[in-house]
Amino acid sequence: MGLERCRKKKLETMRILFLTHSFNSLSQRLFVELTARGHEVSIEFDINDAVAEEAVALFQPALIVAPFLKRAIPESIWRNHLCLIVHPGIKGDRGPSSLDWAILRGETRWGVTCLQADAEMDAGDIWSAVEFEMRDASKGSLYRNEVADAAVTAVLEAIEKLQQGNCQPEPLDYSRDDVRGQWHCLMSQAERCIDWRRDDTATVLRKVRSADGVPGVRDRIGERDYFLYNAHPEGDLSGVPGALLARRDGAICRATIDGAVWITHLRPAVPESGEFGFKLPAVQVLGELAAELPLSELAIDALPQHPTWQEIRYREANGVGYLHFDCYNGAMDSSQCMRLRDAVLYAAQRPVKVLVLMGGCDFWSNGIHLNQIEAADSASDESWRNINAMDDLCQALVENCQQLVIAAMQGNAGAGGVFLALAADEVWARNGVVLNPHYKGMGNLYGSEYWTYLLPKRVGEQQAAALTHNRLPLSARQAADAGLLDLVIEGDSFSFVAAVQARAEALSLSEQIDERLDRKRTTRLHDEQQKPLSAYRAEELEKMKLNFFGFDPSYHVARYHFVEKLPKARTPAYLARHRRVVGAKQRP
Ligand code: THG
Repeated sequence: MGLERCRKKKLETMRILFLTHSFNSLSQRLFVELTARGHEVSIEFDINDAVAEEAVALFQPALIVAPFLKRAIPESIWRNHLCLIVHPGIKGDRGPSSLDWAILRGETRWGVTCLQADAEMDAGDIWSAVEFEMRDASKGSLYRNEVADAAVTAVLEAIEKLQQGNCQPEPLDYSRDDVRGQWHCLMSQAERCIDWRRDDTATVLRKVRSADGVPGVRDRIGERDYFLYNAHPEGDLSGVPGALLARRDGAICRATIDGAVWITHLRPAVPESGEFGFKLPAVQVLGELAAELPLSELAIDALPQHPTWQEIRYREANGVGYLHFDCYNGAMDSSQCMRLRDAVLYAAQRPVKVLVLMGGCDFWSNGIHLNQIEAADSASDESWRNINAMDDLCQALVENCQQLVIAAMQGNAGAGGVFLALAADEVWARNGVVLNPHYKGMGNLYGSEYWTYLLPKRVGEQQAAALTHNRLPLSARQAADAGLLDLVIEGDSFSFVAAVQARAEALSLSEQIDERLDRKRTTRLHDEQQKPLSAYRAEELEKMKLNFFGFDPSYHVARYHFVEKLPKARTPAYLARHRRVVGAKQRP
């Protein structure tokens, strides 16, 4: 039945309960899109059946949506309430490793299906299905981009059908031409195990990407097993297949039968005492084994003619400087912050009037590097070092009065990463980016990065207080409405980069550019006289000192839970609206 026929009634807003394993990127994206359309969304983590039943009883939702659910919804819930599973697969695809299989098999098109939960897993009626073209990228990258975009379309379509009342979902019927998927079991390590003597670069990349960010491909390096993450092709270096060839920016280069790949992160499969069971830069995890490898350094402004990987790079085109920093998961440790600051200082000396901070393809930045902090001898000392390095980086940006600085967000940003962007003169973001401009969720962290200067300046004191207190994600559009962003650019990641370049070039050629730079210098001088940057920093760091070194261990506990991915015991009240007690002091 055509959807057109259904589009008659005025749509009403609904009470929607998210039943989800965690508040991951997809649930956040759906949350911001649905709340922006007026729906009342409350969230419950899938802890056990009784807790889920309680959430349903408390919230009385008109609809339950499962954006990221690993367990079966109990019959007591799906029999009495319509539950939509957001499944990252095409029509007919079923099982817990959909994207993994699609990447490993080299599917050229994939999709997202909204299906109704019933007794048989992923075999319920189909409410909507949206397809997209696959891209050579990791599972996590596809999930945060193509899957998230398709999921928004699919969920909105399903809600629309539901509200029309006269549209029926489609029973799963494998005899239909457009039902091309099938059941796929949980993917095991055996199915993506790399055979370095036989697999070419493309195969190695597909295997690692099918498992990135979770669970990683298990592989032997030297005498030990590790999970591998974040692989990129290398077009110049080569050697005996499987041999380690070089190191660069914490990553290792390993030969394949027809070239080589860079692998940036590792996790020991069986951590020994004193080791950590979470991801860290490969060179650090391998220790001596990697220290012996030749250092293959590239100048920051090198323009390699072959595919390779470089964490921080600068390039210039048509009078505009572009600084790319592709930090895995957007986490920036002390040394990355220092190298990036050096890059900013280098860029500031270049004869360009516009500097665009491109961040990474998948993340803009998420601020300090919690894994690296957890792995340090003293987590408190490393936290202190890391936040000071972030502050130095932000300071270099705020004090760059030679150039108009643009932060161009291709991917999501959170905590200090958001405020790093506010250190620029203009903030542009791709539509689809989700921002978390707050720190409190991490054990009540106060935060620094000059946020007490940068945030109220943009959004006002009241809004700044609300954003930091609410701890909720914002869509790019919501962030722009709040004044946090200046420009939202439609389209996918490719068209975003092209649009950013066109706008940045136009800006550098515009007649107002010198006037804007003059104004920037005047404003900075004025602000500095009102209250020096150093005063904001000192005040923020005074509070951070308590978080890092004080008696309340909340930040250390929260960080430990985060890096170790410990199962959640309850849903915090700022997400579970149905658990809020009116007038009561909210628990964190
Ligand atoms: N109906 C109901 N509940 C659901 C779904 C449903 N909950 C979410 C679910 N769809 C999402 N899809 C799946 C499909 C299969 C599996 C898990 C989620 C699965 N799991 C294996 C198991 O449970 O033994 C192992 C998974 C693992 O170890 O990660 O097969 O349609 N009511």
